[in-house]
Amino acid sequence: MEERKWWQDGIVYQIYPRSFCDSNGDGYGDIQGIISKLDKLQDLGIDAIWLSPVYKSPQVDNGYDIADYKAIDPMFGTMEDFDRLLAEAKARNIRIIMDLVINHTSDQHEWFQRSRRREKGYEDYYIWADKPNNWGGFFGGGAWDFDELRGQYYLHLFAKEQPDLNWRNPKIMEEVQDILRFWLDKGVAGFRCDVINIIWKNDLENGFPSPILAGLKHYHSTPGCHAVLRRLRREVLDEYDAYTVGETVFVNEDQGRDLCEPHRKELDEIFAFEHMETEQVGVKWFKRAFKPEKFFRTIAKWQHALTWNANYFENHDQPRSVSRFGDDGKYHNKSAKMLATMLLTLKGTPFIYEGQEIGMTNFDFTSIDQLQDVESHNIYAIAKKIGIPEAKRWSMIKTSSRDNARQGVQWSDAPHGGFTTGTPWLKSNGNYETINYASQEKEPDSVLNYYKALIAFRRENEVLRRGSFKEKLIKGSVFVYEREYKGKKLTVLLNFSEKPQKVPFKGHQMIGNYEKKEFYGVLGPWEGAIIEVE
Ligand code: ISL
Repeated sequence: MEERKWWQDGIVYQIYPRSFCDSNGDGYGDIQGIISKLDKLQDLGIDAIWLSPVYKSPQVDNGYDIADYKAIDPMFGTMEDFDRLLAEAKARNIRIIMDLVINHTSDQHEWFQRSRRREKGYEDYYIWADKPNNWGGFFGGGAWDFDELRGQYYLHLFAKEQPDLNWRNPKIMEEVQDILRFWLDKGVAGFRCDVINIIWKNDLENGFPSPILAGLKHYHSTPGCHAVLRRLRREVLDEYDAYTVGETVFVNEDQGRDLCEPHRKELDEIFAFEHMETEQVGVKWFKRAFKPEKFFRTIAKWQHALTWNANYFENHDQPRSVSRFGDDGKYHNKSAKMLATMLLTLKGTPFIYEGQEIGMTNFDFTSIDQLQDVESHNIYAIAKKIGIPEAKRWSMIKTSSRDNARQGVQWSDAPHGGFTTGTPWLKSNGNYETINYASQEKEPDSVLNYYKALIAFRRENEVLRRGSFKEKLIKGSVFVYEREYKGKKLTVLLNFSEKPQKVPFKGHQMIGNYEKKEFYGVLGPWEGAIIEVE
C-alpha cells in the first residue's frame, strides 16, 4: 500500500485573518471571528486552514512583519483564543497550518533592536554592511536602509521595516527550530513558508544592473537554502510528521523540483508562480491581455513537472480569479464555477482563498487613498516619480494591487457584507448585496453550492484525488484534460470564454456547471464539465 498523506487527499482553505470576520466591531477580522465560521468551513468540506500571520506585529505588511513569533497580535485576540481555534478546528477535523515568515522579521522584533545596538550575541542576526550593494527590493526601490543607531546599512528585500535575517548565523537556525517546536507542540499541522527560496544569500556582490530585482541571482534558490530546508525537515518537521508548502518565487521547473520532490526531503509542496504570471510583461504592474491558451500550457507543464502540485488561482497577494481569468459581470456565476471545476480537478492539493467560494471580485476603489497595501503605495509613488501618467498609474494599481483580494469577506447583505459591525480597515466591496455567503447558502444554483458539490464529489472520487494528468486538447479558450487512476478515467472540459466551443468529446456528465446528463460535444459559455468519455 502506498503511503498517503492527508494533504494528498485534502483541500486547504486560506484565511487572511484581518479580512475574514470581525467579532468585536473594531474593523479588523480576528480569531473569534474565525471560530464563529468554522461550521461553515466544515460544511464546505475543507481539511485544513492555512492561517496568514496572526503573530504580534506592527502590521506594516499586515503581519508579514513579525515582532514576536510566539505571541498573538492583540488585534487578532489572545493565545487562549488561538488555542481554542485549534481545538474547535480539530473537533471538526480541520487542521491548522501556520504562516512561517523567516526571511525577515519586523524591525520592531527584539532581535533587530538588539542587533542595532550591537548587543553581544545579536550582532549578526541580520545582514549589515558599511556600503549597500545595488540590489532592489520586492516592493520597489533599493533593498538597503541606513540605521543611525548602528551606523550601518541593513538589507531588507521587502519593506524597510522588514530586515532580512542572516541565515549564515547558526543562531538563526536554533531560534527558528525553537519557534517551529513551539507551534508544533501546540498541535498545528505544518507551515506555509513565506518566500522560502530566497532566505539564504550566497554573497552580497552587486547584481547585474536591472530595474527589477537586481541581485536576485545572489539569493535565489541557493545551495544554502536547500541545506536549511533539509535540516528543518530532518531535525524538527519529520519528528512531528508536519506538512510544509513553500512560497517559492520565480522558480522554473528544475528549481521547483529541487525544492519539493519527495526524494529531496525539503518541502512537501511549492506554490509555483508561473501560471499566475502569464499576462505579465516583466513585472505584475505591466500586463497584457489574458490568453487562456498560455495559461493552460503553463498549468499543464507544471502538472507534469512535479510529482505533486499545490494548485491555486488566488491568495492574499493576487487579484480575484473570477475578475482576472473569468467574467465578473454577466457570467459571474458560470465562470466562477468553471474556475472551481478546474481548481478541484487538477492533480495535487487545491487551495481555496477566503471568498473565492462565493466568487468575490476585484475591488471597486476609486482612488489610491482608499488602498492600504504598502506595496501598492510604494509602487504608485515610484511610478509617479518616474513620470508615468496618473491614468496609467491607476490602471496598474487597479489590475494588480494586492488589496484586490483583501476586502472583507462578504457574509451577508448587512452593511459591509456583514464582515464587521464597525468601520472596516479597508473599504468593503459595494457588490456585497448581490455576492454574499448567506444568499448563496439559500440559492441552490450558487457558486458556493457548486463548490460544496464539487468538493463532495472529489472526496468520493479517487481518480480526481490520485490520478495522473494528461492534456487532451489545448486550443484558444478550450482546455480538456484526462485524469486516470488504476484504469479508471475521467475527462475535464473547460471553456474560458462566452463563445460556445465544439470539442471532439462526448459522454456521461458526472458533474458540471450546466445541468445535463449527457455531454454532446459543445461547451456552452464558460462551461466546465467532468465527464466519462464514451
Ligand atoms: O505580491 C507579490 C506577487 O505578486 C510578490 O511580490 C510578493 O511580495 C511575494 O510573492 C512574496 O510574498 C510573501 O512575502 C511578502 C508578503 O508581503 C506577502 O504577503 C507574502 O505572501 C513579504 O513577507
